[in-house]
Amino acid sequence: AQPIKMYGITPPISTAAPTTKENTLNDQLIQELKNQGTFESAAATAKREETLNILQKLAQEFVYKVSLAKNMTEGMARDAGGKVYTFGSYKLGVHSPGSDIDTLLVVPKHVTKNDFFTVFDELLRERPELEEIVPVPDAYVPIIKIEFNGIAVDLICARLDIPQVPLDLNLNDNNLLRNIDDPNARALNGTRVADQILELVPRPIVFKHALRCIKLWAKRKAVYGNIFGFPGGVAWALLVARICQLYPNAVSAVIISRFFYILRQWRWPEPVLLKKIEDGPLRLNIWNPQRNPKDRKHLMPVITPAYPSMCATHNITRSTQKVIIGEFDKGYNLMNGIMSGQNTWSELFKKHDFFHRYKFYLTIIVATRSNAEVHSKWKGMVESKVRLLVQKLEVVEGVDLAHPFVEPIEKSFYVSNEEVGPFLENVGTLKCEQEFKDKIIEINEISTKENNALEIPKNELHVMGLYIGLVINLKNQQDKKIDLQEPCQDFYRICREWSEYDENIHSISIKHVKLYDLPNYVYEEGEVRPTREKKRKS
Ligand code: 3AT
Ligand code: MN
Ligand code: MN
Repeated sequence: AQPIKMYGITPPISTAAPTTKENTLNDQLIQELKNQGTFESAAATAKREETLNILQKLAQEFVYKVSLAKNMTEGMARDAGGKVYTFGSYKLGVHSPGSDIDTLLVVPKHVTKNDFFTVFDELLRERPELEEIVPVPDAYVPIIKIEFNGIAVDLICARLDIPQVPLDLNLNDNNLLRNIDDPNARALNGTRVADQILELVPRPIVFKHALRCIKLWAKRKAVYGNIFGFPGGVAWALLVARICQLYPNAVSAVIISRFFYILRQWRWPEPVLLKKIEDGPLRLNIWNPQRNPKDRKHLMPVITPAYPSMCATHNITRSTQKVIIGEFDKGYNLMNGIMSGQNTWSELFKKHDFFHRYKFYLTIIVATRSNAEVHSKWKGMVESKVRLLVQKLEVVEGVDLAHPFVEPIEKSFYVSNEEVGPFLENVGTLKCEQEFKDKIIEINEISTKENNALEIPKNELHVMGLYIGLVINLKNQQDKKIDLQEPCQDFYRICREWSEYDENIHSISIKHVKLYDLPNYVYEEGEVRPTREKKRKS
């Protein structure tokens, strides 16, 4: 008999081929994904390919130019090569109409980071297709972000210790990591992980449709987003890939049902792995809970397959873990209904009920009295710290859950000098929404407001609201009170320690808002806000 090909670290759970019923359900799933607008048109796909072709040509021209400038002969300069790879959703084949293309430009050793931000930058600017360009050389992964040919493209660069980068170079070879520094290894990681994922799943097309479904589900349920302590795109991809390995012949519909079935009962913190963790030629840190105390703290480890293997879910906290597993449970129950024909796929993609669910919310109000760019830095910094606040809240006696919401709500206003203070005091509540309706002007509403011709106060004020839903349980509390002062004060301190913090421009505050006091704008048009149940006196 033929040995069963094994994908991953254990034998498959089932190698059953799909039934007629499962095939029908799968067709319905793909139709629903189409209805939800997750696929782009063939023309749009062709445009992405054309864009990548142009970028590939530019990459070679870039390496050629730099090589000549470094005194190579014409022939050597041509042979130095240069290649554009992709990673992210485009590489995994799960991009939507609005997705960017994440690209990695790999160059030979004589081409430097500085060349990338000067020579390549210039080549881009010469192109008529270039609509916008933002170079960020000092980022953790240095990046050039462009709008090119109507498409958003992220460009990062990695330099290898080889004299030539031919078009058929395969980045999976660990030896390519020899003699390169951490920043270059980091830049290579996204492409190497994506390559491996596609290689480690039995049927890429089954994986892609299943991942498309899970990404949409996770976004609708607000459990998508690394910075807030939920799995991000890579982690969701790894989870789906593992399920595909366990059911190598299943169609996507079955993968989805098994996904919830397996993951709701997973014995965390047992890691999810696509293959054995391998060692490599560098002294890079590999995920290893035996050796690294930090790695032992990971609650739901999902490990990337390419050397150096890392945990893609290190941000998950006790609360977000509870929320995620809660959604797995709900997904499991609904999938039973879908598989038996009692429910439809569209129900899987229903929006979350975050603003209906909790009695108490914390609202972090992050405001900037300056332009949008200044605000963007401040809010980005605060966003990246929210997880720390959640972790501090979770351990407060009486707090059963601190659930961060993954979609910050952003508003920009023109406010007069006198109103700024009082407005910021009150913003983020239903009462404020009513009280200040006529005193301030929301910037994106200006064109629609009729009587705005009069006087617009000049102060630009940008406000972001971040929400944390709280489950409070006072059962074991003697004084029936909880004190959130300390975690909040700690959080203020951390945020205000930011090197660019200026108290005249930046502000941060945390409000307790009860369910019925939430502002209307947290609800979508047509979404009925929760109303108080009339209590009978007992
Ligand atoms: P979209 O379809 O583009 O929305 P995606 O999964 O491609 O989904 P991104 O383009 O945001 O998402 O990210 C692609 C990869 O780039 C994911 C991660 O490996 C890397 N990445 C994204 N943001 C950062 C960041 N701030 N720092 C480091 N790596 C990042
Ligand atoms: Mn992307
Ligand atoms: Mn991107």
